[in-house]
Amino acid sequence: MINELLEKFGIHHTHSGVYAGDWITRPEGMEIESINPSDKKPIASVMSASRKNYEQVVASAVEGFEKWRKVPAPKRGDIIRQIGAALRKNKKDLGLLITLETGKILSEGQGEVQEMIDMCDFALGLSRQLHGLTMASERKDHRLFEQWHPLGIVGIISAFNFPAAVWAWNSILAAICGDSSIWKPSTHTPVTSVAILGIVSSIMRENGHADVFSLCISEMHLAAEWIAEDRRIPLVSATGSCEMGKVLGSKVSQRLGRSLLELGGNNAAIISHSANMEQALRAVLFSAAGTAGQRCTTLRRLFLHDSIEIMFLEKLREAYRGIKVGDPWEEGVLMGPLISENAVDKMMWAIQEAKKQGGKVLTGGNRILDKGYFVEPTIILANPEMQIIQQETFAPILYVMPYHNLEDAIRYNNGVHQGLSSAIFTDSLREAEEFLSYRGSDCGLANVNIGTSGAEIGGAFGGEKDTGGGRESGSDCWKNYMRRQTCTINGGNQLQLAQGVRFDL
Ligand code: UN1
Repeated sequence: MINELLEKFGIHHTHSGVYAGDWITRPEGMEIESINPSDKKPIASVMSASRKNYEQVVASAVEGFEKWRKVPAPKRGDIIRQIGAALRKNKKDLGLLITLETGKILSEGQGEVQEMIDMCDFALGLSRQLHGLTMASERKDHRLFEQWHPLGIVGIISAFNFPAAVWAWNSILAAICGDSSIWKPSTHTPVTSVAILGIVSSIMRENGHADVFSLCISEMHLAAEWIAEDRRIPLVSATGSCEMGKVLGSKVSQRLGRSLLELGGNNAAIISHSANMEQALRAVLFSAAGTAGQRCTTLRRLFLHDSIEIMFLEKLREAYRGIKVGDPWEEGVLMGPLISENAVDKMMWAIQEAKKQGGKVLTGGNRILDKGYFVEPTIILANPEMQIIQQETFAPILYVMPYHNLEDAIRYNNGVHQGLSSAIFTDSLREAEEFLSYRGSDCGLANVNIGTSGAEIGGAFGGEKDTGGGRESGSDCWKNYMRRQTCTINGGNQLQLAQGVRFDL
């Protein structure tokens, strides 16, 4: 299965992991092996970039930008449309490759490709809507308006858990805005990025713009550091942990560059006594155990109204027992492996810590000694004072806590440093409105009767506080990838100064 897939995407063993208008045939960095987390066997390896190779990538991206920004936006849209069509054709196979490399189940692997396709469709529409405002000038015969110009090279640093979609949020918007981009993917998912670059670059080559999207796989965080410190890159978009974001964000701001950060989440859901319990149960199940708890939007803290706590927990535990853990490409499996041994160790550590702090494991709690990095989806009865619930552990651990007043539940929801996603399940309009009011959730995403994960691309995605404040994908996020210019034109013969200032000879 793996060899056929690699062949299909033209990936040979020790393929180049550096694309600068074309594949650099022999990148001079270390070899990086991609491991299938379901069986710990290598999928393939790629050659990573040296500093010299990085310079080649930047040179190509500079050239790419110079040419690409001259292409009218609707024409750029047409090329992005072709990329969307190519992704549609490859959805099944690319989805399978993502499943193999990340361990997410088939429908989620394909869902990720769908998210890329959605971005292409969205960007095509946007290509005729990159418009600015016209303002009323205070001066006679003056016109005041703003326009948006392409920004330059966008650096994209992405995480293993969404190795395709998050790149598309950024690179496709950047491209529609007339920017070129340099992608530094996670070292856990190099093969997916090589396959994507292969698909995208063949379309770009046919259209005479092979140097708009580039790839720079590097060992560790090397290329992320190079990008963060590089003044030629006006915008750096990064997805990952809060720790990573703090280091990277401060490097970018040292040079007064812009960063777009999508960092850790520690998302909560509140289940009111008036909720539709069946609906809430299904949503909790997907948000907490889906993707093996490895989404930044994963549900990690669950607040149950004390009148339904026992009943809901019983149903939830029963549902957890029905979650089939196994090879993610198999029909019926709902949870694949974690990404690495390290991820399993961190999960086991968090469970021990939770127990020490007074938590009680209700379901799961163990690694599954098998051929891959499998674990049991875990429910822990906790209390809001436990330190461990402040942390994002990238694993399927759900901390459950009772509440009595909605006010308390909202306080608990907001009582962590992260501020990405949140949800309430209720049939009470008053409760829903309270949750969405300024007194309610302090997160970038606030949902009613829908889980914390699985957002559509049409809205702006991102969060507050330690989540980093960035917004990506839909709505008006394209503005991040352009530079705004405010223009004042004097159509009259007089020179008038604003604010009534006089400066006459
Ligand atoms: C992430 O985990 O970094 O809302 C992104 C979601 C997905 C994106 C997750 N559409 O869960």
